[in-house]
Amino acid sequence: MSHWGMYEAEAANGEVTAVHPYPGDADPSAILGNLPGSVRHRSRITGPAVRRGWLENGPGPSSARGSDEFVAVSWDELTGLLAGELRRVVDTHGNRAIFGGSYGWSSPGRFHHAQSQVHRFLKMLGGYTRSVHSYSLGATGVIMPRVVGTHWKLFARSTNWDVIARETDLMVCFGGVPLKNTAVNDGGTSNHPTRDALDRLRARGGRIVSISPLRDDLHGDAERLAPRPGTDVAIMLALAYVLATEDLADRAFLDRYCTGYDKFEDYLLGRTDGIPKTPQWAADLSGLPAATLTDLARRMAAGRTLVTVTWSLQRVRHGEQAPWAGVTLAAMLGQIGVPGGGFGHGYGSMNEPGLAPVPYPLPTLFQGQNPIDEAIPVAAISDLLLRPGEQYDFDGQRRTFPDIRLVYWAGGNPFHHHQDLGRLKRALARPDTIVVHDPYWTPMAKHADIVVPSTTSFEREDLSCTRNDPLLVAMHAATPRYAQARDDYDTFTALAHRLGFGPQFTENRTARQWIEHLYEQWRGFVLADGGGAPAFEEFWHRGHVRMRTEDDLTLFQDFREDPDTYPLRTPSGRIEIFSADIDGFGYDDCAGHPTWYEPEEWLGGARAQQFPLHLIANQPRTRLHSQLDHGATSQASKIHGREPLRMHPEAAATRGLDAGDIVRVFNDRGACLAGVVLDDGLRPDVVQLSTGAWYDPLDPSDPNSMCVHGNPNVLTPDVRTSSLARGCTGQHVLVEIERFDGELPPIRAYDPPVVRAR
Ligand code: PGD
Repeated sequence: MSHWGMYEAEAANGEVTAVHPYPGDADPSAILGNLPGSVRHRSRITGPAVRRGWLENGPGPSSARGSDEFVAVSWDELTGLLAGELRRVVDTHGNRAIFGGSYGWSSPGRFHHAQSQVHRFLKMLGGYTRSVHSYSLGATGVIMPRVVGTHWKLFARSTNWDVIARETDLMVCFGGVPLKNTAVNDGGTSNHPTRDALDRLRARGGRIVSISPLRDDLHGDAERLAPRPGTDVAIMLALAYVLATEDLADRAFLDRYCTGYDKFEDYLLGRTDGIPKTPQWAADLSGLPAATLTDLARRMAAGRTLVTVTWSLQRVRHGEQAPWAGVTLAAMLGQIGVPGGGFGHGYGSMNEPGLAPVPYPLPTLFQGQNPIDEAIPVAAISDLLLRPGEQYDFDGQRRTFPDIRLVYWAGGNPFHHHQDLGRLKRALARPDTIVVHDPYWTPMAKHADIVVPSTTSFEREDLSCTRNDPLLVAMHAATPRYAQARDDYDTFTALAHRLGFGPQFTENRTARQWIEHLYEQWRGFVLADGGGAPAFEEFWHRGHVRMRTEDDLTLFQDFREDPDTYPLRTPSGRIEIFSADIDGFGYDDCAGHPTWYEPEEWLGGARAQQFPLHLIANQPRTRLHSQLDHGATSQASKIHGREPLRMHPEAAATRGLDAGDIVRVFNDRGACLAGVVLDDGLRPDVVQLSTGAWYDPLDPSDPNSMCVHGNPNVLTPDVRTSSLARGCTGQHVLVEIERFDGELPPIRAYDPPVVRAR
């Protein structure tokens, strides 16, 4: 099982040689093609290693991280050094000085999940500073619980694809429904039904409107509106304006199920700020014709309409506003809780939304409580390291960044996921010690002081399942462990023994015994529910077990049917179109109701004079994030080894560029190289460069160095969505592009650093 689909693997000589998708998968992902050759790839970490400067000079800030060489050490030596350093930091600075946020997707598997392992270990060590929310959903994770009482239910209990295919007349998709993202599901997936569901909707006569600057954000027949990026909230407000002024809003729904519509309407009609949010107002901002918006609003009110908002729209400045305005628009249509109507968030952002959930808790490794009550919003990692002691606002609280001495990372790659990588590199020079567990020499591993070689999921046994997939899968090992790699569990077990809490950490179980224990615990839930599941040995032999799913779900149907019995978990129990709590925080970048804010990185602002192209740094179609960027599917898309950048032929012609050219993409934060792909499915003022090309600085010692490979996060701003959620804003950035005529530097991203024997 992988995050991008279920497969059977063939292996020989310690390497995966072929993978065959699960026959029950309706639309297997091409990303599976990255797996063969990944176990013994040259970028694997072969053994424990310590950065020379750290080994010789001891812990301390160092700007040599990322360019220093490493020294190979034995496992015993590594365990001793690491245990000693953890003890030193705890004794001298306290557990708060350990940052164990360790964000990242790592690999699927319920037991060997790197995050679960590292968090359980650090909790038993006495605690650590953690991170909250995710890079995927930083804004949504804060705003939607305040508006509809939940954020995870929006995906895990979303209106099912079968219901949409059967009931929806008009699907208005802000951000489209990009099929490429549905390849992926955190924790694995056995089926990819989105393409088929959209085709069935169309075959029935349903219509789809895709609102996105990228044509291929929706496959097949659809009406396509290509606005200036970042103007979706203005468009939603204009649609709401037409509903409000043409007596098309469902006032009975707004009265019964919502709170604060009147305050929002005052803003919408311009009573509070003198600016009515008319279609013409939105047309000036978005570039879409006012008449098209008026017509769309009327059509939305005429039938069963589903308003969907992708996650990408909240991964921008003021990202709180798009899902809030989207649910408000759907509330005005009065169809929330009606099959095929209402609101959806995340269709096309990951495979999960639209899939039927299983009714049981999943097998889960218990992590225990964190004795330290200290957390940062996840995307504040550079701020945390650069500004100890500084105060900041977050979700109604005033907090202070702690002074971090040790950073512990397992299963993530901040040089993939974070913004303004030059700033991140400077931030990572600050702590005394950085520890990284990863199977590969990722850019983050190259910036570590203590490097711990992990196994990949091919080299170990595990269980896989997710909350919206019917299969619980036995993951059998396909190859022996590579070189000196160890499971993260074994590393933490050895450390826990050195630090005196071994038996507490292991509970005297081997990895196999843990897997069996988690399975049997889960089986108890199923049996108690009247379901059937075989005993462990039979399950392990069979390979998977099929669970019951809750089919035909409609989001918030219970709330609609009986809002008194099933109120939302908001202060009012209703949909908070106006939130008195948010209003009370008094933030100048997040008011008490959905609001249009002009972002800094957009084509309508002053910055576009200098950097006139809007770059969309979205998720790749050829890999998951940065994982297996060296795999065959990812490599096949590269141009002279560089990440492909799509641009409109007119934008290319203006700059004297042609398909296959290597270009320098730049702004005042940084620059990277990329290879041109011409595509008239983009707006002429928009370019697209996916995330995930491994950061490859021309000069690894210089934080401002150009990335020769095409990582867009050297360009993106390290700013937060707003004072409310402080989410990641990596999706949008303004750039300029020019031909790169210099000698093409080699790609060294996948080369291991120099590792010398003692
Ligand atoms: P991955 O590449 O998945 O990226 O960021 P994330 O850090 O999750 O990193 C996972 C790492 O885990 C890999 O290095 C892999 O080798 C390692 N790994 C795999 N298995 C194991 C294991 O068993 N043990 C250990 N120790 N390691 C393992 C993703 C993040 O990026 C996300 S979720 C989003 S949505 C964001 N999206 C954007 C965006 O839209 N635009 C920009 N510009 N930036 C983004 N960054 C964010």
